[in-house]
Amino acid sequence: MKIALVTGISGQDGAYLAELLLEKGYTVYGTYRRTSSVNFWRIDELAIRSNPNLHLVEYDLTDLPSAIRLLKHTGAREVYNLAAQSFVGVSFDQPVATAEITGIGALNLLEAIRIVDPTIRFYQASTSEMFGKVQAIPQDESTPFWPRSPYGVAKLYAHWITINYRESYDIFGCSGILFNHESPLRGQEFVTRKITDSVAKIKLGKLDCLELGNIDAKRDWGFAKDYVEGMWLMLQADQPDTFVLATNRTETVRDFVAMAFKAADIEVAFSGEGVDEVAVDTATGKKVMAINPRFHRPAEVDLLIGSAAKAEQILGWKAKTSLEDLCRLMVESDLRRNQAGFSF
Ligand code: NDP
Ligand code: GDR
Repeated sequence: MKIALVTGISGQDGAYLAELLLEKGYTVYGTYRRTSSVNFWRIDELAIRSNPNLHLVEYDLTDLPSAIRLLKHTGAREVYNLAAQSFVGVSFDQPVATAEITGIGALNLLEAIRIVDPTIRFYQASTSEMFGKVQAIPQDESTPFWPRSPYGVAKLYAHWITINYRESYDIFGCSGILFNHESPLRGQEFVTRKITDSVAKIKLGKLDCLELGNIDAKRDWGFAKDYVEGMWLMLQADQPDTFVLATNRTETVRDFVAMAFKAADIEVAFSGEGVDEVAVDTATGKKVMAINPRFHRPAEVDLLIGSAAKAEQILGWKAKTSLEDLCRLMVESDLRRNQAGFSF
């Protein structure tokens, strides 16, 4: 039986990847961090928490001895390192913690692999945030990096140390440079889910107005469920490598706002500029979106659009879900949850 270790089981990707691996017959060890009240709402939504092949284990990413014990104890042959301080905005307020968790966390696992068994395969969750101030359009595996946040810089360290361990110790270390991927399991602090949850609340009369920061930012958004499949494919390949996963389509946050309201049968019109820009419900004349500079970042990533041509050619991976379908899925799920009083 195949055994996999997934760090960050309580996160969006951890939940979907665990679901996929269980479907494929793996025994999955999913790690979570110790807190006074751990929240497993995502694996509960996917109804996999009670699967006998899923084991939840406490693990601190910054503790190398724990990583060594974890690998010895689980016998994992594939390690997917998804745990991270993953919110770009917070990384400006907590840069050191972000470096230790998001950057050094990957090194601890690679060191543990080197010590315990260098044939264990390793997946590192790299990110399009490493492209930051983009040097080419679209971005692919050969595009130079220019991260724009402490998060992006920490991820760049983890990316390069994965490549370094591949080259130095022949470890099967893959780095997936994934562009933004969303789902009904996305955290509410990220812009798409913040929008779909707020749209649902506005539709149900529970909220008047959604507040956002930079709505000119452009992102290449895909569906998380499609992307975890790409992670698995990378670790099944003949050679360890670096792959971009993306949809090759980019839209502004403003476009996503309009799309989400449309999915809830609300038509909106935008007017004004900069911090004075608003969106108004054309049927009622009510303001449903406004700008709050509190959500602006010290440095912004303006435009991301990726080419996943290499992943398609070598892994046979391609994004399957359109942004319209993804957005509708998220709005419908947030409408259901808000009707039921769900608050995650
Ligand atoms: P989430 O924020 O949903 O999940 C992050 C996970 O990391 C959670 O399980 C979280 O635990 C855990 N974590 C956070 N801090 C710590 C810590 N100090 N110690 C241990 N665990 C911790 O992220 P996603 O699922 O969206 O992303 C998965 C990975 O992929 C992340 O590394 C992210 O940076 C990266 N990535 C994500 C992209 C995306 O668009 N989603 C794109 C590219 C890369 P808890 O639940 O307790 O907070
Ligand atoms: P991002 O995602 O920073 O791309 O990182 P996020 O959804 O947080 O922001 C996307 C863009 O929207 C703009 N924005 C807002 N963002 C948030 N969160 N809240 C707002 O109110 C708001 N208003 C405008 C942001 O400025 C930004 O330009 C995500 C994370 O999942 C990372 O872990 C991952 O590596 C990258 O995607 C790829």
